[in-house]
Amino acid sequence: MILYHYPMSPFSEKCRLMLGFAGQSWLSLPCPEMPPRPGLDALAGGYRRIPVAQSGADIFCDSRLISDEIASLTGRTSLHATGRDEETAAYATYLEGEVFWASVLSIPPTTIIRRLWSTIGLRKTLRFLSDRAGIGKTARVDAPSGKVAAERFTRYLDDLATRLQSDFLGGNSPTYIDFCAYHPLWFKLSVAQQMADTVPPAVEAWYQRMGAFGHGQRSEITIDDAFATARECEPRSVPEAERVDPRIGSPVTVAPDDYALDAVSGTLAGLSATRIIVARETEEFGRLHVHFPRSGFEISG
Ligand SMILES: N[C@@H](CCC(=O)N[C@@H](CS)C(=O)NCC(=O)O)C(=O)O
Repeated sequence: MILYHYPMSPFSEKCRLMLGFAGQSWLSLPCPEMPPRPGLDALAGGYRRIPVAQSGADIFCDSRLISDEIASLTGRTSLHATGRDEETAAYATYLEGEVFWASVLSIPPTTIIRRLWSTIGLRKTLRFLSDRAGIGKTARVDAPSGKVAAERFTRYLDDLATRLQSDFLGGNSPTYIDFCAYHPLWFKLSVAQQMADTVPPAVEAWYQRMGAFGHGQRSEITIDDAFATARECEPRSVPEAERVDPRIGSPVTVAPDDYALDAVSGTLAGLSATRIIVARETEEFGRLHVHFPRSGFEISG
C-alpha cells in the first residue's frame, strides 16, 4: 500500500498509527500540505484531501476506506471502519467531525501560526493560511468559536476518560474507534508540543499506549514508481453485487459533502451501501478505479 500523506495531517496519523499497530509494511509518498499536488491529482482525479492510498490501479480516498484496506490486508478485522454498529458509527462520526474541528479551532491561531512557521517556513505558512481560508468559505461544517471549541474538546476528553474502562475503548486491544479518538488529541498535542494539564490521567495513559504502536515499517517511494504501478496494474474486479445500480456505466461526479468539496469525474463502476467506485479512463495509466465512502460523499450526474 502506498500512502499519500504529510506529517502534520491528523487523518494521516490515524492511518500511520494503524499501520504501525497492524505491523504492516507500507510505502510512503509525502505530499505538500496544500495543493498543487500534481502527482496525486493525476491518480485521484482532483480529490483534494489527504490521506489517499494507492494499491496498483485502485485509489482509496478517505481514511475510512484506507482503514478498511488495512483491515483486509492484515486480517485485523477490528480495524474495519465500515460495517460498524450504529452506536460505534455515531461515535466515530462525532470524533471525526465535532471533535476534529474542536481540536483545530480550540488551538489559538498564534500557536498554529508559530508551529507552521517553524515547520514549513513563512512563505508556505502564508499560502497555507490562505488555502485553508478558501476551504472555510465553502465548508458546510459547524465551525465553533475558539471558546466553544475548547469547551467541546474538554467534554470529549472527559467522556473519553469515562469510556476507558480497559486499556483501550473496546477492551484489551485497540479497535477502529481508538484510532478515531486518537488523532484529534494527537493534533492538539503535537501543535502545542506538550501534554495539556486538562488531559485526564486515564486518557493520557491510553494516549501513550496508542502512540507506542509507532508507524510500522515504512519505506519511501517516488511518484514515478507509484505511477509505474498504476500503469502496470488493472483495477481489482468490482463484486457483482456492487454492479446492480442502474447508474453503473454512466458518467458521474463524486464530491465530499462537508468541506474541500472538489469533485472527481468518471463513470460509476460500483456502488454498495458503504462504497462508491468511479472509473477514470486516463491516457497516462489506462483505467483507474477511485474509491470513496458512501457516507459523507455526494454522487451527481
Ligand atoms: N474524512 C476525511 C477527512 C480528511 C481531511 O480532512 N484531511 C485534511 C488533512 S488531515 C485535509 O485534507 N485538509 C486539506 C488538505 O490537506 O488539502 C478522511 O477521513 O480522510
